[in-house]
Amino acid sequence: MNRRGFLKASGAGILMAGGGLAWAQGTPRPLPLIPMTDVTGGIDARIPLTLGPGTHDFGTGAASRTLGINQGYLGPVIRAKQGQTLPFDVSNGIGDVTTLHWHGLHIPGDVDGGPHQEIADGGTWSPDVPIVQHASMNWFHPHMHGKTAQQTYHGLAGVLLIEDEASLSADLPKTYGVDDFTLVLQDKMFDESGQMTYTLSAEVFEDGFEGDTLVVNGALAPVAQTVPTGLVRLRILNACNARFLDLSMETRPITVIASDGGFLSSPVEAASILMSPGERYEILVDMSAFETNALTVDFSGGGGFLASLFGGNQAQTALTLTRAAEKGFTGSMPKSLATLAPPKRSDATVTRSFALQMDVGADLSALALAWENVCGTAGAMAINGLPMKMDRIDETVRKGDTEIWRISVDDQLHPFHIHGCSFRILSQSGAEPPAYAQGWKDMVHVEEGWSEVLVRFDYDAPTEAPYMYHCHILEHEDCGMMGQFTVT
Ligand SMILES: [Cu+2]
Repeated sequence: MNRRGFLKASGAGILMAGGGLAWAQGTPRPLPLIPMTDVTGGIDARIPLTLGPGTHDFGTGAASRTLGINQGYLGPVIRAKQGQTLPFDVSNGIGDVTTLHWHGLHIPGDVDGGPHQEIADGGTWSPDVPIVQHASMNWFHPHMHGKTAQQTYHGLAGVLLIEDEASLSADLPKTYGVDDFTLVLQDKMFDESGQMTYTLSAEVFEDGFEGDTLVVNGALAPVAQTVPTGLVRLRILNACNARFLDLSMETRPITVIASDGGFLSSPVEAASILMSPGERYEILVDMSAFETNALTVDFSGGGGFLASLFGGNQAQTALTLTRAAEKGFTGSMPKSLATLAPPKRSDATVTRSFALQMDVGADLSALALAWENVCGTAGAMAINGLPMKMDRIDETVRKGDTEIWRISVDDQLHPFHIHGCSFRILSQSGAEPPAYAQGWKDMVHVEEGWSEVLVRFDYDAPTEAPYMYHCHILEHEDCGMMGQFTVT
């Protein structure tokens, strides 16, 4: 039995005794519509993003102490267009140092918002962020080394939708809050009084922090929305710290139109989609065919242990859709979405290997602590034998080169993320990736065998502003499962 297996088995009794969801599924609440900042029509002033403390009632009846961006919990949905430069003023009032990383954007290292672009408490960071890439769903969250997990969990996360000429003129639903919805999915833990909690232990570091309660846009699931007849578009972000989510529709299958970095070549039907923390997928639901429908989230997705404990069924309803009489989007399911050639292995001139390690031993754990990795009482984690170190560059990449990155793990399922790019998945845990993951991605799942991605880096990331690659289980990232690379 491996280390994780042993820890899990010894904890099983406690889990069994306390089994069941603390905040069980009840009557649906209205789906909260996240406020949108839409600058596609033009930008005439800097865009303020103010990070600060707040309070928020998730629906438990109690006000939880949270963090938010321009509001008490979570941040806005920003909608921008390819070709624009976004002049952000990111003001930090959270009472601690932080950073704000634009996850998914193809931008140079000095505006990436990684751990080197610290914003002191009370300070403001004013990057001009160029939007060069195609239509895609991206997001932003803190990336302060050692503090990413707790700051993101408490609510510092927002969505950045990029449109382009093709997406703006595409025959797709695009009326926000009517037939086009953004869903931020998270798992939370609450105490008996209904306050959100976040507590860490060695075992929590092993898995990353997993809550027992699903929330959607900051509201306890299930949430409900009435929609017009026709196609409805759901843009979905897994903003959990650590939990993989298995998504399906009540009226199977689920129809996927876009992944992290943009549209698929054509809609893909799948029985379910497994979303890691940090991943985004867009789906279409045909509400002309059904009077009601529901998006279901299975918490046992990617796990295995909880699945075996609870019979593999931890399915919860995230969102129920009810059809109204009026017509909405009148188009039909698109046949094709984007031009997307298959990735060519032979384009690569460099191959790099990355071994993600959960268990590095006591000596390296002491070093990891000195390098400001945060592991609580757990041992440090590493990539290629080394925990994260802020003043060490692990890889140097030549700008414009196409590379194959091969990622492996010593234990468990991890979501691997690379900054400053989108890539294509060549293989995932030794197998062909599911069809819905064969488009543009910046996240890849790694379990057994290798996962391989084909990637090209086109923007500068110098020594003083390198890019990160890391596990997107945020507690693993804080604990050293991260490295740095330059592009020059
Ligand atoms: Cu990990």
